Amino acid sequence: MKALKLGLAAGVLSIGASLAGAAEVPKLTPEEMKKASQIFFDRCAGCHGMLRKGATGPALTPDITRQRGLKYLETIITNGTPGGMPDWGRQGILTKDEIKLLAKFLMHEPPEPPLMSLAEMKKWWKVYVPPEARPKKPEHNLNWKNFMGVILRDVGKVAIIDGDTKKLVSIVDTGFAVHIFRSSGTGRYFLTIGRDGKATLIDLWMKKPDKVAEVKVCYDARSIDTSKYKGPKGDYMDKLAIVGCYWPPSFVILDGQTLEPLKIVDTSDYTWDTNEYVREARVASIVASHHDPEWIVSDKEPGKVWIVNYQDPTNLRIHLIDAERFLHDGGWDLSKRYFLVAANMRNKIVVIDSVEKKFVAEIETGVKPHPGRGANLVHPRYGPIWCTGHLGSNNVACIGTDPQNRSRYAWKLVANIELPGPGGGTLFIKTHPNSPHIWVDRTLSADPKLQRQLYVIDKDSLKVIKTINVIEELKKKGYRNIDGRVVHPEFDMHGKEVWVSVWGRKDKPTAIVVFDDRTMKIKKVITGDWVRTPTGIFNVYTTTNDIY
Ligand code: DHE
Repeated sequence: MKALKLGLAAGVLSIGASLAGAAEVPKLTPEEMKKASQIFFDRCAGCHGMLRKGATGPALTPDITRQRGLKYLETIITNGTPGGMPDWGRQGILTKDEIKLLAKFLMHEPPEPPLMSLAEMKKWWKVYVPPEARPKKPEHNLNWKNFMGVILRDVGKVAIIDGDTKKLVSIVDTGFAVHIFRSSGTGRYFLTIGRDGKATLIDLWMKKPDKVAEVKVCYDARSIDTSKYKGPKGDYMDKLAIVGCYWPPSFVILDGQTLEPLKIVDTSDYTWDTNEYVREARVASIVASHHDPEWIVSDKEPGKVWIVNYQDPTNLRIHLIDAERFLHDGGWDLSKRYFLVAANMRNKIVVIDSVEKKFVAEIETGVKPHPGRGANLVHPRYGPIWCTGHLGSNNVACIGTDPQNRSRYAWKLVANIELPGPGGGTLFIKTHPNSPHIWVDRTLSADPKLQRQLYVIDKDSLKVIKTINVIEELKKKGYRNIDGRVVHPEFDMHGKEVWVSVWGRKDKPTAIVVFDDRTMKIKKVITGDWVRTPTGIFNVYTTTNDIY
């Protein structure tokens, strides 16, 4: 059993009810309440929770917010904090009036959002092309395994770009703010999930890849995956999909060919350590096991990992593992046996053994680890290691992951690589087995200069060997009007190129920049009117095979 370290329920909650009502609660009309709820949902709920009990961001329940007062709340919303809270006012994303409204809203009890039944999901469910009418083989001559899916976040679309030619193949209407792409077991389908809980299935074999099915299974979601276990006859490939929801707190199992919703599982649960009930127990990262017909599902607030066996959805087998609170993003180690997931508000990485289905270790790595899926490599001294960046500290930390052959280093911090400049801000880190490098972004740094930088780490020396200011490099190439934060490095299938997004404002096109991994120089700038708010980039081959 995992050793219990009893502490405060959620830190900030300890401020307690005795402070409730310290300030007068400003009145809101029903229209204002509706507008404020929408702003909160769009901008704040991801970190603070719909019920505002806190997770990546602190709790904002009325006992706390009334004590803080309107002016304090307005200042924080305007200027952000060094801990990662965005400066919504300074960035011009929220107006002064919206900030005032939001501050008032925070002093009210949070309204409980609605639930969603299977019947309601089915009203949203559409199959545009039924499986029997889909191509039996690719209808184009393109190397679809090297396609890149790019999220065009604020225009509600995704782009499919041919990694070989760098040409735009298709733009697919996916709806509100897609969060991530994942690939089906065979790689033929790209699946997307929007923040609004809408999932889309895109067939890459069509002459012009397009969505063949879509469904909305919740109001707030971040994760999606598919059944990747080959089994003796490849029985499970492309058969099922799973969506992880923030609200209602649940995961939903879908048919992998049509996205028909099949089963909802509520994830509200008790915290692993203090055994307190959490209604808003949100599903964070999900990975698909290659060893068994299972998904590994992170239940954020309770701090538990659910191993969900999808062999027989009627008699669903779920195995619960105590991990650590506020689980967020994570990925496989090199052997794809161990799942390493960030408990970001505990500054830890938790290791789960997907074969023996148990907790293995937790390692303190830095302030708010944020690995994305992390970066795996074989180091000459430490053997296989997995690395993560941090939201709150300027280090990339690497952990030994081979308990069989390098037990001295297994589940220990073997390297702490310092990034230049102060603070954290790293969102994503990526490598490829064919590359000598790890690429790191700094998207959420408080410093606009660092937000535009990329760092290249040498895999052998585990040192930063190059800092690239992407916007400056673009200027040198004559692209003077392209500006924005740089986010989500992604390798092509061969491990020779690194693609990154320049994440600007919706009203101006930016670019997707392709670097030559070896020379670390710009190889191609993909731009055009359609390149609006690009965020995550996903290669079909590496996403299908969990290569990172
Ligand atoms: Fe993400 C991964 C949640 C903000 C882009 N993000 C994830 C995962 C979770 C998550 C749980 C892991 C999914 C998985 O592997 O199954 N993200 C959240 C939040 O709760 C948070 C912090 C706040 C929010 O309001 O949503 C948040 N994320 C962002 C962004 O602001 C980003 C940069 C742009 C956007 O779309 O809003 C963003 N998140 C991404 C991307 C990944 C991701 C691109 C996948 C990384 C990968 O390589 O797999």
